[in-house]
Amino acid sequence: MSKIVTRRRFLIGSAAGLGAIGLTGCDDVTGNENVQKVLAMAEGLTMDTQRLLVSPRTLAREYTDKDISPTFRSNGTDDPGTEEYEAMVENGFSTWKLKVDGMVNQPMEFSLADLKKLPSRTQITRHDCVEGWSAIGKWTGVPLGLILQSVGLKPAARYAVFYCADELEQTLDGSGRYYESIDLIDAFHPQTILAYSMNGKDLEVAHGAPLRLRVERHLGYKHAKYVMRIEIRDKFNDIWGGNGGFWEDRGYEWYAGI
Ligand SMILES: Nc1nc2c(c(=O)[nH]1)N[C@H]1C(S)=C(S)[C@@H](COP(=O)(O)O)O[C@H]1N2
Ligand SMILES: [Mo]
Repeated sequence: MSKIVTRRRFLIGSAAGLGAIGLTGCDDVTGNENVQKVLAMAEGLTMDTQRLLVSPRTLAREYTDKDISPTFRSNGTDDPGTEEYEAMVENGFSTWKLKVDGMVNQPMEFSLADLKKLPSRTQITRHDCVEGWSAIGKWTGVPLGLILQSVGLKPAARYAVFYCADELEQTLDGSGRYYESIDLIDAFHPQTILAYSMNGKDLEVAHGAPLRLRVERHLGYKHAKYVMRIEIRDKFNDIWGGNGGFWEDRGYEWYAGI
């Protein structure tokens, strides 16, 4: 157990290191001898990190096409139903943009077309909801790590917070809006993707169109649907209920590992 904790600690450090690489975008910085050394070191670290990450112990099980569930129910919000969202559905999400900001060097926006042009990963995995049902689905999307590397993380970055388009509980102050958060270990995990496709088709509204998080070693509620914005932060105790997510603010565990 302590070995796992040590690895987790190590990965926190190296994931932050990965982000720090993003700082060295310009020539006058990379020309510096010390910076070159750090980069060379970071390269080794990245490789070691990947070795740890691809060890079978840390990957969620992947299935084959024949295992895909004939029906995959929708849970929680099945349609955000706001005027703004309906307008985007009508234009095929051509006006939708994913915002990535917070503790990053270069805040960026990605259209759906932009995301589809990036390298993708496809994985067939089992989704487990705490309400007692599971289903196997095939997901295609952009590895979140790739997005984070392209915006470049500030050294203080620790968490990725996902803001969604739906309000699951109607409130006056907006605290019923769905949100989630994960740490950088999970953010850089090879099976953590921003999925735009399910079972070979564009993601349906019921399953989080146009983009949802797949964070495969976690329970269903961590897999934020209708993602509009990703904010990189050093803490999340100052957002809404302070527990890092809609369901977490209502008593569920933040670390919903399976
Ligand atoms: N934005 C948003 N994301 C969400 C939810 C939600 O209500 N809103 N429900 C969560 C829960 S509890 C589960 S089990 C899964 C359900 O995903 P599905 O509708 O594709 O089955 O989405 C999760 N992500
Ligand atoms: Mo769930």
